[in-house]
Amino acid sequence: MRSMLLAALCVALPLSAAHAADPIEILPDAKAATGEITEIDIDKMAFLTPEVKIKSGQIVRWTNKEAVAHNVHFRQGPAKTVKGAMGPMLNVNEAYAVKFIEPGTYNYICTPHSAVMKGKVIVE
Ligand SMILES: [Cu+2]
Repeated sequence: MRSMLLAALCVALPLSAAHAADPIEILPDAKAATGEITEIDIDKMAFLTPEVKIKSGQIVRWTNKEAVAHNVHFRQGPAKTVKGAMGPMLNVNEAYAVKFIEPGTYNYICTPHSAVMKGKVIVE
């Protein structure tokens, strides 16, 4: 009986690990991303295009242009529980790219500068 239970768990686990329902996909190599890409530069303590509108399946890529490190963090909204929703701190010329799957409004911040650095991706 116990071995049957274990076998059932082994079948169920890979399904939950697939993240098939994630509303966004964080691309492992931001600079190599290809497809329909909307570029957002980060400079002077701001996301220079704070609001963008894209279509489902398109990519947004953020590039930090200054010496102060920043990140992109989906603290609220549909992407907040996605693994990696709090992006790594980006040094100058480093990038972070996300493919948006599910339509919706994705508000984001820079974690250490959340009072002044906010942005929004609207996915249609
Ligand atoms: Cu910042």
